Amino acid sequence: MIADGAIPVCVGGDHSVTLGILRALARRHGRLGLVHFDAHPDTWDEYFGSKFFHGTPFRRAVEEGLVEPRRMIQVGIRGPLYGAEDFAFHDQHGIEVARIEAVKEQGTAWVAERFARLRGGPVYCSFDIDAVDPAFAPATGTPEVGGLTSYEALVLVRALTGQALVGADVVEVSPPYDGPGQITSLLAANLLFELVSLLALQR
Ligand SMILES: [Mn+2]
Repeated sequence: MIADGAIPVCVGGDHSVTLGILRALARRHGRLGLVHFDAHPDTWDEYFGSKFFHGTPFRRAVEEGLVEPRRMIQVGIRGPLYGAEDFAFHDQHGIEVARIEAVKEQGTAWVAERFARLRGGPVYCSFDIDAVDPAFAPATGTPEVGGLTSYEALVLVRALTGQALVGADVVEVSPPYDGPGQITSLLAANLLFELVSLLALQR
């Protein structure tokens, strides 16, 4: 499908789905730039002995050469660290992290400037709904308080205008956990609308 020019827009579900998408896209386009919205870096090496689960896809993607670390940025990272080495992988590979503190203190326009590092090739956008505060998006498996507002999320996705997007996903939405009005699904649907609109501009 991707070989025929299809542009994947995927919905999840567990964040581990992104690795397969990146493999398929890298086969067609070569190494990808990556903008990754998430509360968590998802760059663990393994979890209970497993190399493949929703906390490891971006380490695998860098190791497999699917993503160009110098054209990778993670946005919204927060919450407790599990060890002193949690960001050693980032430092080693030159991956940029826009932690939530910086996003809130410097503002969305500052984050948009950081997106300049994505330029120079094809870009994939992976949006874990837990990047957004659970006040706006409670229906997810590992919620972290103190996140993006729904408006900040929209502004930051729109800030990808002009990037050479080749695919996108919105993941980690779990509708059974949702609150009144299905607010998480509502936000996820709107983020997908924004991403599909950006991808349509590429045609
Ligand atoms: Mn994630």
